[in-house]
Amino acid sequence: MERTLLLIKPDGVQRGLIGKIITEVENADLVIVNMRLIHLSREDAEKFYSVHKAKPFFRKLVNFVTKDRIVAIELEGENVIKRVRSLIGTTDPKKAEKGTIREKYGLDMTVNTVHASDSKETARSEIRFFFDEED
Ligand code: FUP
Repeated sequence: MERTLLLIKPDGVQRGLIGKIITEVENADLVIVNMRLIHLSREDAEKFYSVHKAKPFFRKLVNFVTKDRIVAIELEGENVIKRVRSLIGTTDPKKAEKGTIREKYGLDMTVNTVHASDSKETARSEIRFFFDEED
């Protein structure tokens, strides 16, 4: 069994998409093992996105993700990292596969509604970041 982290970003919370996104998660037979609604501080957002520190979009990304509350959801299931990445679609909503969350709700490369861990290593550290857990 694998675990991953899914975030509903501020645009998803502000537009009332929490329920719709959780329904998609449940319809995909993914198990929610932990969930939190939080408003990230600048410092925490910079830490969470630290791998992107040198990127030109870093400041914009931190501004966006701290503008309102987010929902952090820890999910469990077989092959869940890949399955959740497929459910959310690629980073750019304009290029995201039909039927994915980003294709349906994302607005641009920054305002793209959700985040999901992309590997076992990032899943472990991102889950620990939000839930202070080992796995
Ligand atoms: P993803 O793993 O699909 O979220 O995408 P990336 O790791 O490529 O990007 C990480 C974050 O940076 C995403 F939240 C989107 C954001 N980003 C921008 O804001 N602008 C860009 O040009 C590229 C990525």
